[in-house]
Amino acid sequence: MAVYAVGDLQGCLQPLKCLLERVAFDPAKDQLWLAGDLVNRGPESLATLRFLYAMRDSLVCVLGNHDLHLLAAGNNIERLKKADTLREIIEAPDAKELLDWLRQQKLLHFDERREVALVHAGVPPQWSMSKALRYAAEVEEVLRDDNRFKPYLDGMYGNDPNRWDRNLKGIDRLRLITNYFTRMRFCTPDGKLDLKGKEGADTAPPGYAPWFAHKARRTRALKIIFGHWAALEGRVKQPGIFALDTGCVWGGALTLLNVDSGERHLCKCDEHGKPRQSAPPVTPPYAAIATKV
Ligand SMILES: [Mn+2]
Repeated sequence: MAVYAVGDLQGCLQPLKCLLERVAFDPAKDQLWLAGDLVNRGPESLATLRFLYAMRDSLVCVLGNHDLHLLAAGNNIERLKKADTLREIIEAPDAKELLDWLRQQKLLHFDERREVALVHAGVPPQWSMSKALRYAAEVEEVLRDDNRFKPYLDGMYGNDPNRWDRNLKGIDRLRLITNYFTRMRFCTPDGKLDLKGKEGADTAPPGYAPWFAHKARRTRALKIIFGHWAALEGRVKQPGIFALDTGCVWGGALTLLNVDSGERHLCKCDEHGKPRQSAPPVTPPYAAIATKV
C-alpha cells in the first residue's frame, strides 16, 4: 500500500488523472490524501468532485477555503462571486450527494503512526497537535450537524477575530479556527493572523512570519503537509514542512507526493488545467518524509 498526497486541484482533473496513472495508483490498495481546495477557478470542478466521490473510500480529505465557499454557496447561491466556477456543481442533479459528502470531511488529519499531519493552510504556532485536533473537531462537528452547519457557513466569512483566545465563543471562535486551518499564511509567534499577504515567504509584514517558520512552533517535531500557498512554489526550507500547492490552476503544476518516500511527481498544466508535459519525478531538498513505517 502506498500513500500519496496531492496539492490544490481546483478543478484540474486531467493533471490529477495524469499523476495517478504515472504512479499506477490502485484505489483498492493505495490511499490518496487531498490537501483541500478541490474545486473552483479551474476547468472541471464538477467532474473533479464526481471523480473523487467515486473513489471516496481511498481518500483522506481536508477542506480548503474554496471547498467551504462551495458549501456556503450551496446553502446560499448569493454567495457566488463572478470569478467562481462553482455553479455547475450547485445546479447538478447529484449536488446534494456531493456536498453532503464534502461536509463530512475534516479540517485537519493526523496520521499518528507516521507522525504526519495534513491541512489546507497550516497549524498555528501556538497549538500542539493535540490542541489543534481538538479545535478542528469543533468545526468538523458543526459542519456534520444538519441543524448547525448552515448558520456556521453563513457566519464563517471575515478576518476577525484575528488572535486566539481560548475563551472565544460561538461563531467568532469557529471563524478563527477555520481561518487558521484554511486561510492562514503569515502570523505572529502567538498566532495573530495577517490574512492580506499572499506573496512569498519573505514578504511577511514586520513582526510576522510564515506560520511554519516560528522557532517555538509547537508542532515542529512533526511533519506537516499543506497546500493553499501557491507563491511558495512548493519550496519551504524548514524540515518536515511540505508545501504542495504548485499553482496548477494558474498554469503551474500539480504536485503529488509519496508520503513515505518523499518522492514528488509533477504534472505541468496549461492555462486550461490540461496536462502540458510530464516532468520527471524530483526529490529536491525535501528529505524523505516518514521513516517510522
Ligand atoms: Mn486555499
